[in-house]
Amino acid sequence: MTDIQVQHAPASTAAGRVRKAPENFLNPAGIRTAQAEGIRGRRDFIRNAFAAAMAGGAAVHAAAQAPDVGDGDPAILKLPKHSTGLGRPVASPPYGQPSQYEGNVQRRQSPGLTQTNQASVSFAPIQSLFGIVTPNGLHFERHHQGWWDIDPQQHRFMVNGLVKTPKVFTMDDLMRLPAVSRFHFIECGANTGMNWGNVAVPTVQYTHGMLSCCEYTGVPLITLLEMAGADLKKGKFILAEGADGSSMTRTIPIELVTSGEVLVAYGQNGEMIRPENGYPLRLVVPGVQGVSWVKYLRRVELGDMPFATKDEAVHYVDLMPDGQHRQYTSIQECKSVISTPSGGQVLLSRGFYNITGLAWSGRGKIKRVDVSVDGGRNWRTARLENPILSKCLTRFNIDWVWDGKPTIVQSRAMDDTGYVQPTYKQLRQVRGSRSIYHNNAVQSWLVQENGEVKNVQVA
Ligand SMILES: Nc1nc2c(c(=O)[nH]1)N[C@H]1C(S)=C(S)[C@@H](COP(=O)(O)O)O[C@H]1N2
Ligand SMILES: [Mo]
Repeated sequence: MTDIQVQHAPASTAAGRVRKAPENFLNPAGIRTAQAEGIRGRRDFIRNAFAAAMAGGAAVHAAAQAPDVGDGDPAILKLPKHSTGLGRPVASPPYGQPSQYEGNVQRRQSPGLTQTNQASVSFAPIQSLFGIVTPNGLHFERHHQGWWDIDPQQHRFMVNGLVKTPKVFTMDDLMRLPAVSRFHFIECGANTGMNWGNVAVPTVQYTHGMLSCCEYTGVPLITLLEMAGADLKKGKFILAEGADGSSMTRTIPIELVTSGEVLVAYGQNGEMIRPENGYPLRLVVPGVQGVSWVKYLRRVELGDMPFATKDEAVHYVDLMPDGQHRQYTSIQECKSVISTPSGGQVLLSRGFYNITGLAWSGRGKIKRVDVSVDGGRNWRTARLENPILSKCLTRFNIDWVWDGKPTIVQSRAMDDTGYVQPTYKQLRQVRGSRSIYHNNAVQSWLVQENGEVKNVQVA
């Protein structure tokens, strides 16, 4: 690792590759963005240095051409203010914020969608996140009628329908009950929807950012149903209803509830759920599309058949090639995406890169992720990082040495049921091309000769 010093020179300028990117092209290590212009982060430095160390002939040659700085940048002797003065006081602010240098990492509305204030969606910047957990302030949002910050003292939750005694709980009531904490992903059924129509939205934030993953804390819904004396012989479905005005009422099969998986949750990543995500109470329905994760949860009704509410007939149904709609396709099938390198990012120079991404399945655990760096001709199996949890994001990584030539990178996940993520061709053979929802096809990113990465579809 002593070679790291060889490449202290800013690789971008050395290679003549200083490239401005639009503000929404974010900033993983080693990849130039508008924000990083002039601020060479430590991560970038290490990454570029590693590139030189790993990439063999070509990169070593590039390093040799770089300004001669390997033996010590005199700036190391100049003590900056933060080494000589007093830092800021504790607890200011009382609720911590990210570094001012990370201001680029934001959830955003898609350039390809109508931008509205209330009935809208913001996408999580998954190209800038590490591991599997989505920080609460960056969780994607999907509001059908805007969000509310509901007073938990006023909030009530009712269980009714096929129960002996309908029950109404306060938040205090709920928080006295036995709780569990579990990590799960939530994905909107419309995630990656634009790609169906071959609309190449530019970044992974917009192709796959209606996706987040949190540790949820709450009470299994089955506990509350049992407290109300639910008739689980007759009861086959539940209806979940939110307290906002959006009528996002959804039918959920009882098997998901009796398994103990469905939670009435108040916690998200160690603190109370954020208002945007349903404070003070939301339904967590592991593996099922986001719309069933009803926010501001106010009522669960037990019934003996699907409730067929207005929304269930129009939204999140799949238009099939024969003209019929497929309804209640609620499980999010196995899927993966490479988050670096991904659309809008710019590779600074040939050499070593850590390819990283996320894989998930609504049916269980991720078993394997294969990665191709040559447009699907050859595949190598990526490393899955722990923890590998059921119905949860799994992080994968794989080494890559880019030779500087244009190429296509792709990932393909398999879950523990043996299901393999389909190509667009395979998906369209079954689903046709007029769908919007439930697109889990293999994503292709074209790395161009100039290092710019683009969203493409391969046949
Ligand atoms: N009450 C209520 N629940 C809701 C919605 C809503 O608009 N109102 N949107 C649904 C949809 S379509 C999705 S994808 C998820 C989004 O959850 P998030 O905003 O926490 O990301 O919440 C679901 N639950
Ligand atoms: Mo959604």
